[in-house]
Amino acid sequence: MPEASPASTQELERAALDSLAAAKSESEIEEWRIEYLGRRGVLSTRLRSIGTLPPEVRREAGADLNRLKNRLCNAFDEAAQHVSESKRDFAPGDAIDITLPGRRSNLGGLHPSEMMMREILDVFNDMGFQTVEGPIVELEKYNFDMLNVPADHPARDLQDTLWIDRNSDERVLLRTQTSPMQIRTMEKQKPPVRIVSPGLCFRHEATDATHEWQFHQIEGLAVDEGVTMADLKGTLYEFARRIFGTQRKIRFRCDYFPFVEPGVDVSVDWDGRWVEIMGAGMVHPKVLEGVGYDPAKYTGFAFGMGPERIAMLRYNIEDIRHFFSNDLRFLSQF
Ligand code: YSA
Repeated sequence: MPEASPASTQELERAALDSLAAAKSESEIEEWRIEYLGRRGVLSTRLRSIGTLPPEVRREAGADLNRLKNRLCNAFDEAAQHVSESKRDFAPGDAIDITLPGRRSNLGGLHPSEMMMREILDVFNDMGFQTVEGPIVELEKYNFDMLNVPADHPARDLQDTLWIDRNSDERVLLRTQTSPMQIRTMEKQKPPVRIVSPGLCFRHEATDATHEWQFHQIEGLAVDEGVTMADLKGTLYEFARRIFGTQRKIRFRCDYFPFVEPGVDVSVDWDGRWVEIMGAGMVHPKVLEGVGYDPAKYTGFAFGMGPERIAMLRYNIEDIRHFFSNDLRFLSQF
């Protein structure tokens, strides 16, 4: 009987399927595939030998072998899928020992900057300041011009930043301070105003232990009739008492910011060294005029503080660069 006759094809099929049924693992199934369906496997060899058959049976024998090949390919796919699915099922040896202690899942926590900001905002919220947030990508007019810092003002040199669009009419930058939120708030509402505004700021800085090129600020603004420097000092003393306790020394010193008159900087004692944590002052009449407030009727105070510097004093962190270095050894301490 010729090798590729229907009878021998049936025998071959039976033998192949029996052998496939005996293959239990992925590697055994792969061995089976190579043996029967591989380039040098049983079926390819038989197909190649068809040329040796008498011409009148070649066509039928070839078609017969190709049909068998298709059936074996399908059987292989099914077997391979079955093995991979059964791998996912638990074998008896995989049973879970419910007496073992559970694995603790790692819960995320708040970033120390965020923790500090929330604590500071709570203090001001308790004193009646409302929290508002504004854009990090800001218009030049809000970040500088309307804060009495025109294009040629030397104060701009201290706050260079990344510019998003320098060429359009409304130039756009990454804000260097949260003070633009003073203007945005006053443009929208009439006095009395009492807001705090937290958020990221960016500056072209030579970084060191107390300077980063990216940091947070919290802006504060209070405008009403009869607001004085005494209100500014009283508010900031209360803030310092709540955040640092009554024993920590704080210092007010004259400072210059174009958008206040007079201006101060506030520093906190850190083991005999003064660390500046904020700038503040009485809102400049030009700024009030610019947003349509009458400076003869209304006065106000404003401040801008750095929560990273405050967290450094609070938790004794020696270098501000830890905050944004994403080192878990630092972050997981909070
Ligand atoms: C002044 C008067 C006002 O009426 C209102 C706000 C201000 C503050 C002003 N906008 C300002 O930005 N002043 S500042 O340049 O001295 O920064 C204020 C605080 O932000 C600093 O005291 C410091 O705590 C933080 N800061 C500034 N540059 C920083 C920084 N923190 C980390 N890295 C930097 N590069």
